[in-house]
Amino acid sequence: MNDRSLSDGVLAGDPRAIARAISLIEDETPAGAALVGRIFPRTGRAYLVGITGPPGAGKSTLVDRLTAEIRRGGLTVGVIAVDPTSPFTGGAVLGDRVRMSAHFNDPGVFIRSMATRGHLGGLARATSDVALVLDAAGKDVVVIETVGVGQDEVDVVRTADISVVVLVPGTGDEVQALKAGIMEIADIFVVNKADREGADRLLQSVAANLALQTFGRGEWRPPILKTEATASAGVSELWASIGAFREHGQAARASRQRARQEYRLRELLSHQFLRRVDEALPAGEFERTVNRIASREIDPYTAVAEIMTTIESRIPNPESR
Ligand SMILES: Nc1nc2c(ncn2[C@@H]2O[C@H](COP(=O)(O)OP(=O)(O)OP(=O)(O)O)[C@@H](O)[C@H]2O)c(=O)[nH]1
Ligand SMILES: [Mg+2]
Repeated sequence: MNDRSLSDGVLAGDPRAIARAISLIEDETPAGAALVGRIFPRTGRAYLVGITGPPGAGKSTLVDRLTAEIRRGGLTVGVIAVDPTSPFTGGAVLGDRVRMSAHFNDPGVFIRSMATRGHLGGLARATSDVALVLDAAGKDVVVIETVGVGQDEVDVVRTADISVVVLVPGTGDEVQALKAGIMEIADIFVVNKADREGADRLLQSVAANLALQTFGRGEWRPPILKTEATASAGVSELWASIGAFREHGQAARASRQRARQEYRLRELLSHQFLRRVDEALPAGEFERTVNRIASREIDPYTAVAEIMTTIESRIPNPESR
């Protein structure tokens, strides 16, 4: 498949072209970057829903049921499940496949698992590029599932149009969520596994937490919903709530999209910059510097100053020519 037919295939929504495009992006190939360039003008239409929460909270099950709900309304769905496990074991990938198997034969749904590790330029960038592919392919809603454990994962969800934070009773989740900084990114809270003991208590404690925050007049106040994903209970309410946020936040969406682009630009720039640094430094220099810092021979600030001096002497400054 040449570059042109690949982007045409993506724009036509061809699943094979979509899969191939995503692989190019995942592998950080120049062809992947070129593809993003070609499809970019045709993006910005899909609604990006980020779903995050602790491991095993029922996110995939919820995404599966939410996908069914969205399909009932006639919209198409792309799902990106960011897999917390090693790309080599593939365990969770299989798990996600099984949990989302109901949509296997539905051409209106495209599901892809992505490995957390191995993205030199950052997980958030790889994920948002994949979201662009699904957007260009005509998916109305793109759902991104990540485990809310690290900054990377939180960043992924932060760049979505809406962030849904899933918690489960009896695991001290709220505390963890607070630590990971995902409380403040929530536009909607979901207490899943509502069939379990302690669901109401968890709901109360999230509510108490929210009560400490002040919301301006007309400002969106994150609702706290209860779901039992395995029984599809509360899922239509969740979709309705996402719709309400979307209605409410048209203005906010524009600023979020802008923030997303700014984030991407900064991320790409630093990625490129680091690459240039790698190219400009003599072989092994970077590692040697790391060792010197590790052995307390120099401090990181001095190291950066040294590296900057080295690369500035190698990359001619146009002003001084
Ligand atoms: N009792 C109960 N179990 C549930 C509910 N939702 C999901 N589960 C179960 O919880 C387990 C984990 O579900 P997943 O959907 O894989 O959770 P996840 O958050 O995607 O997990 P990771 O992606 O591995 O972090 C599965 O065994 C589900 O069947 C629920 O509402 N009630
Ligand atoms: Mg999952």
